Amino acid sequence: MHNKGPAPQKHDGSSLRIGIVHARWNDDIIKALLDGTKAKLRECGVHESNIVIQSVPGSWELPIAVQRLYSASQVQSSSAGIGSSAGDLLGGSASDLLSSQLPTAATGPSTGSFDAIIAIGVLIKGETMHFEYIAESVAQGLMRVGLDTGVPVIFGVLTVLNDEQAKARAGLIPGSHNHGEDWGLAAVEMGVKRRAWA
Ligand code: DLZ
Repeated sequence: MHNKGPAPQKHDGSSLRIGIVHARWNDDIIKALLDGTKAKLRECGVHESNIVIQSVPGSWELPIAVQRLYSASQVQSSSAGIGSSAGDLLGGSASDLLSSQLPTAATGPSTGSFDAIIAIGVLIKGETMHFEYIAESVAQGLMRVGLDTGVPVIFGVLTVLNDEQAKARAGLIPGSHNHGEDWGLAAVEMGVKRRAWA
């Protein structure tokens, strides 16, 4: 069968710092996507302490959160450690996250600017009358943040008709593919290439 995904490239993510912002609507599907994303980042060599994860209520909030996360990390890296820690750039706490997403106190949170940020959300048409508005605005907002800041923003927002389609894209149906893995790969590739293009 014709492979619809990108021809794979393998890049070394061991020096990269990656941010992830995820929505909390449809959290069982989000969790699977997040797991797939993190697994692929680690497989590409990204260190656990260089993966910073924050959450927002819904997909609508993703663009502003990605923008603030990136801007705060810029301030942080230019003031050499002065300011908030990586874990609270959005004023969040570990408790509102889905899994072990923040670096532990033992190693301390990593600091510095992000090489790429992945925005993860699940918009299900059946659950919202204004699905189209949200999907369109979030897509445009995330693109704008990427172009305005110059940081690659990976579009990890599923826009699907129903729960079944969402599960099939999160690897939750036997034999299905977890799209989070693609987003992890894309973040590493774009992070590495962005440095080369700087
Ligand atoms: C309101 C809403 C609805 C109906 N459906 C979804 C959804 O399927 N996926 C999602 O991520 N968020 C949804 N939201 C919440 C909005 O994204 C947003 O959080 C609220 O409107 C508050 O601004």
